[in-house]
Amino acid sequence: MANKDFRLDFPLLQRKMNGKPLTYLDNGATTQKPESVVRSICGYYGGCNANPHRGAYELSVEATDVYENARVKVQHFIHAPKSNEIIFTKNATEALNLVAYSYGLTFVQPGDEIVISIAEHHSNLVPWQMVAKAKGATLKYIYLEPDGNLSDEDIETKITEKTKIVAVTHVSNVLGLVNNVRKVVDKAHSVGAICVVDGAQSVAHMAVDVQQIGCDFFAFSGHKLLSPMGIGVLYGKEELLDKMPPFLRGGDMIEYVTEQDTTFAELPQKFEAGTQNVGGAAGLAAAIDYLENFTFERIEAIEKELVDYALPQLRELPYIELYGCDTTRNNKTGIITFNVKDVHPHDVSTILDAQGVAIRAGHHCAQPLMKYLGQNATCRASFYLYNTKDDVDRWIAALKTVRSVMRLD
Ligand code: C6P
Repeated sequence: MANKDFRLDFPLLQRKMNGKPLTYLDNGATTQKPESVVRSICGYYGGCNANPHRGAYELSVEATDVYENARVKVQHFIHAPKSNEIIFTKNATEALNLVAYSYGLTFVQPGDEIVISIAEHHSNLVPWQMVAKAKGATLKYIYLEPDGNLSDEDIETKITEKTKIVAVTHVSNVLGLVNNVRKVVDKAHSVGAICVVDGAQSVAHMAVDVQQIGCDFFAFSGHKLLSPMGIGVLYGKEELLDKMPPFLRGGDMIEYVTEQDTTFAELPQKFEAGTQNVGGAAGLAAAIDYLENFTFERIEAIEKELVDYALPQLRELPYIELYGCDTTRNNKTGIITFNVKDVHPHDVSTILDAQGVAIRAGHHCAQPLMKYLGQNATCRASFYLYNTKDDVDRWIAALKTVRSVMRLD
């Protein structure tokens, strides 16, 4: 696989870090951006920047076209039936909050239940705590099988006639396992609940078809998908979005405003208050072009090759503890979460950084999952399409120095 050449598309990967080649293994946090994405942002600001939807002049029309064409590109990318079902947000967090504040606070009633999994990122957990508390509802959890996959029994028993909302992650940012979200969606629908899928860790790594998944809402961030920070997406079924109140209120989301009252614009404008991130949308569209040209088959093959290369080497090191790496379901993505025995993850990360290796260390914004795993924190290496076996070699070589740097060996 000649993925080494693709590194040349990514200006930042040419950098040295602490005098060493940069080994960037924090793609779960954010991905690097290809030249074409950087160019598209500069092209927008240098070529046709204006406030979209507002100006009756050519430049504003061009900016509107950039923004709306990006919406159609996202629609096709995730196979949404209609472009007005694509709402641009700041990131996945804002998209999930939109559903919680707008759908949750409106339709959840006292005594109802909201079901999420213990593997949720705080962005798909804290908003549901808020809804449950505000509405007198109960928040219930789907726990995990010993291999880290969602418990089939919990999916069957926790989602009941009382459930109004089920919210699950497509891929956990800690365990890196693809959840069978179709199964969760079917169960939710069988009891009349809606299902929200957090796609922040899936959409850059596998082909996503929201109609095949069948979910009612699907949220993701552009920046984990080769795009700039500050642009995210909420897909929602039109019939649900139509009956939801606006999340934020202000410019560009109204139909008519009087002194005391307002009627709202049609979708998607109803949910896009204020001046939008057109440069971000341009970058997201360019990123989707890059990915579609690259293909998800190749991305999945690269990540699998790297995981299969790294795991046996890690298993040989008696002081390495692995999390989410025992699945036999062929559903592992390029995320490897681990600890070095007796060394705090922050120390591991700092020692690796000195050797040019960037990983994430901490609770990964998933504290209930950390507690469930019996850990305060872990280390995480996460791969993407530009990573190579050389990156894995440098990471593991650096890992082997950790305990001696800490004077444990
Ligand atoms: N996870 C990570 O290093 P934002 O911050 O809105 O772009 O994405 C939030 C989010 C939601 N769901 C999942 C599953 C995620 O992994 C994230 C972001 C980063 O794992 C930053 S904590």
